[in-house]
Amino acid sequence: MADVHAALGGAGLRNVHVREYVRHWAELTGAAQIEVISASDDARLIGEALAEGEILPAGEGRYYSRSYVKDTARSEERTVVATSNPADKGVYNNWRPAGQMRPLLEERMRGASAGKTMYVVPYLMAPVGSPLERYAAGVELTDCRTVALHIIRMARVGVHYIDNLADQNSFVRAVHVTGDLEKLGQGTPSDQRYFVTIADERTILHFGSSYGGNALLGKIAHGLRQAAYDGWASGEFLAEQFMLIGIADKLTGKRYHVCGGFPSASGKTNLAMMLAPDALAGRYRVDFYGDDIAWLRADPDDGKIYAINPEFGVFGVAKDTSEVTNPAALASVAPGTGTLFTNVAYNDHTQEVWWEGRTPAPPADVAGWRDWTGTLISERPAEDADAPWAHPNSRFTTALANVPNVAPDFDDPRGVPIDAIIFGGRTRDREPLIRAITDLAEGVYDGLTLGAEATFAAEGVEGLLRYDPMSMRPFMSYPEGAYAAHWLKVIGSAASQPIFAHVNWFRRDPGDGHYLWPGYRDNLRPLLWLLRLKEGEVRGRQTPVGIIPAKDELDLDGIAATPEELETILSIDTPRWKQEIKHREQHLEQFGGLPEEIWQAHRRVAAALHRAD
Ligand code: SPV
Ligand code: MN
Repeated sequence: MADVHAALGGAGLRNVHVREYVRHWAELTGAAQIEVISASDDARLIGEALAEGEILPAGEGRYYSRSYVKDTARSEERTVVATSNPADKGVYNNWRPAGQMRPLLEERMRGASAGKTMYVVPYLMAPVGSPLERYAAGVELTDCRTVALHIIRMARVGVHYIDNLADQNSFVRAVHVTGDLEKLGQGTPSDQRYFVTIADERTILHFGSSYGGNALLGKIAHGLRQAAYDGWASGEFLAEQFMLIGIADKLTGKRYHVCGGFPSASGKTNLAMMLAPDALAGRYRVDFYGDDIAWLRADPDDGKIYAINPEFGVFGVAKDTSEVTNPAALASVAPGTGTLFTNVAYNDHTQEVWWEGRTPAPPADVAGWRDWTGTLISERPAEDADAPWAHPNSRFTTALANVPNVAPDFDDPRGVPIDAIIFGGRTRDREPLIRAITDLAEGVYDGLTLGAEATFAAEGVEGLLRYDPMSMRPFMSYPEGAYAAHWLKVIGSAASQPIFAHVNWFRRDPGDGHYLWPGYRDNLRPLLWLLRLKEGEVRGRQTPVGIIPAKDELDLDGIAATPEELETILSIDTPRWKQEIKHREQHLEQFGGLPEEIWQAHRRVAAALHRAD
């Protein structure tokens, strides 16, 4: 049995509530040792992990690990939000009673860390001094060293974050126990895993994985589910799966900030790290703040909405990251950055890494290359010859400060004032490049009806959306009706409100299916139009579903699109929209207690479409 008090005392950890919490879980999980971690322990932990073979060197100051083959992603089915109030049950939060889940998780975790070290990782999900700091402190207990290494990159980590709390008991208790990964029945009817946020007790209990958001509890469990619940319960803020960027106009000296949500595989990280296109780079600079999470609050001093990225790093999807799609991401994982790669392909001889889309073709000389499962490419059975070398959810983990265009003030505790909130789906035929929405309820309505095209072509429902409200479907922690009302309240309390917009980089030619918009860096152009619209410098063209740019209002210098292509991406397809409105109605009807303002917004859009015949 570990000597908890000696370990915590030795690390200078004095907070008595933390000490009691660690003692409880050390005893329950049966951990053999306790070790308190600060960011300054990184080099030592890296050395130990290399010595144990848990990570492999991947060039200078970079590392590589493989996860267990059945432990490669989040599991939405095994993720639960629990509270003591049945009224907290929503459509997406997979609510269960806290009184049922806590004993269940305690049973799973009892003795499950026997013989292992329990790393005590005090962290802060906010810049130091943020007005939201009291919602940001947490202590993760993990029995996995590579998880501790990831947390050091993804959050601010150190004893002082937890010893200096104004309310010593106000920290999230985040317990991660890996379990015996080979015996958990992942994806079978007897799946043993559970990923539970007991939101009204500010306690996170995750059992049965050491991958990504299943194990880095500050990220989506605290940064999204717990924080969204806290933001609602306190009435103070919103926690959203949003990217956050700055756009600086070097001519006028003005700085703008845009945040927004995109369902997975809709290019959120590429947008977050976008650089200005060459033709516009003389005038504009894009600053990176965050690729995955934003917390938003109204500031009583100037009446604006402010956003922070609570994270300290990027846990980015490797697949398709290249010089073309995201040069800033590649620079952020360059030698010397301390990057951890997970489940990409790895070369034993050269210590290089590779993933699908990194280069147009995989390395021609396969000597030394192993796929993400560890199998030598040269020895893969014939039937696996076409299998990807990297897992589609393989990742790179690197600190925000490594991103070359990180904003100079990314660490500012106040956050940055938000000019625009955007939602981006992936739709082939209905959504224009951008449509601006100036009404708050219509903006929230647009976020609630966000979706990505499902690939149901075979069933004859091509174009049907899988709705992902505000891109929060997997992270929703309280009922959707209350969520919409909270959005209206927080943004509505700002004297100076952001403009909303819906963007779509994925419109296709109805004939041959090619993409009509170049995307990537050129996505800055519609965002500049949106900011000009907000400033009253352009007027756009009103449609039933928002304001879209007049052709001469978009700065298209250096763009190769034909007039016909532009015509298509700057138009809306009224018959398709009428069809979509019916689906939206069914989608919204699921949610109890949706504010009347949202229904009115829906009816206004439907009526405007009706009049558009
Ligand atoms: C996501 O899946 O949206 C992520 C990665 O941001 S994870 O933290 O694993 O959820
Ligand atoms: Mn995410």
